[in-house]
Amino acid sequence: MQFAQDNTQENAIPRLDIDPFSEEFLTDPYPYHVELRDAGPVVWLEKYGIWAVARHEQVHAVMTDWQNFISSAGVGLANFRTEKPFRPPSLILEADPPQHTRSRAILSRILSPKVVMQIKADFQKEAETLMDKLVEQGEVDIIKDLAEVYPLKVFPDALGLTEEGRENLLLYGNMVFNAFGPRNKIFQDAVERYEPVRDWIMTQCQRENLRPNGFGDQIYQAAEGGEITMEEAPMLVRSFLSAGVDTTVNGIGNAIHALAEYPGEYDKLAADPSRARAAFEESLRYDGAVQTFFRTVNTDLEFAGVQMRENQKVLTFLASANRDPRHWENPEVFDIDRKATGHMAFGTGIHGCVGQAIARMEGELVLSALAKRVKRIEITGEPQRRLNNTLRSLGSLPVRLIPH
Ligand code: OVV
Repeated sequence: MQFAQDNTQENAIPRLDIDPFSEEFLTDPYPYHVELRDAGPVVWLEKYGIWAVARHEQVHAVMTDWQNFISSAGVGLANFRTEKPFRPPSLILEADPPQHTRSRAILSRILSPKVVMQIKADFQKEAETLMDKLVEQGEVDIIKDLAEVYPLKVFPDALGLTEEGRENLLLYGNMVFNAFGPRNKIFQDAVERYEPVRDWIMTQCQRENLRPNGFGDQIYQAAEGGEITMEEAPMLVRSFLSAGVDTTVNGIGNAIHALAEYPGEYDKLAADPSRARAAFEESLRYDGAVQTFFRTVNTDLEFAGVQMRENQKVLTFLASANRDPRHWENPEVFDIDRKATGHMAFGTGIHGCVGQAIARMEGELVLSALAKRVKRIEITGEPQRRLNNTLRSLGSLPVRLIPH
């Protein structure tokens, strides 16, 4: 690490050569997070010419200051003020108030905790049925047979999507989350795999393809009520398709991976399945699906002793905030008894995950269905990583499920 003395800066700014989108970093980001956090409250990443924050305090501060750290210029590396967005910007993710406020009001009503309570029985039935089948099977791939199957069933059902072609959602989500990073090989491969399903995705956003009164149709109802325009409705449905599946697939995959690697923690859960919600929450802190998001500096400002300039990009390491020893006790230890609240896995502030109630419910229902049936999880083969510029993702986790 170098410390460059800038005349205009009182403190030396740590300048690092780390590439957070390299294969080495994405394969195991956690040792790099230590380096980033220890270097200072804000660091400069030479390779991309961006700021980065990796400590809990600064990640929280950036996420809660939406006026200075805006989203409308994109929440990836690309700056929409100077570069053409990869796809038409999301009306909620890549927006600031007042546009964001309108979109957010609709989605948070559709995904409210009350609605989530009402669909819980359906989501639970699916979790229990699937788990019966997997325990019967004994030897399963947690990713391909469970983590990818469950969210791909329950969430599109709630949206009101057709059965046909749902696996296309995985290719789309994979591409969207890769697109927040640089145009590296990981991104290029994801785009190539997604091209064939591009039209299918946009077609599913049309009202005639959404079951009446499902989440998707409810967006069109909001447009009828004048909250947004009819042209905006399919774009908000697109947000469900972008953010609603890959996130929970990897959240569930990472949770079970952590439990399989910490048999003592799994024992606690198996002894008391009512701890499923706490176990899932801790897995979000320990190894969250969404590792990073960017913001853009809206106007020249000083932050943590550093002079930032309008239009500069700031990379926030959510998953690093979640293991910051300045905030957590023994952060490297996965402990389902810990109070994990305050983690940044869902972000925070006005852009904090609008689907978090449904995501938590999916995680809880899967872990509780597992704990009720399975005494022990044995990893039977090397887990395979699927590298993604934003998501912490496994492609395969072969296990043997030993019943009670
Ligand atoms: C949170 C999130 C991730 C990816 C896409 C979107 C949102 C969207 O709104 O399209």
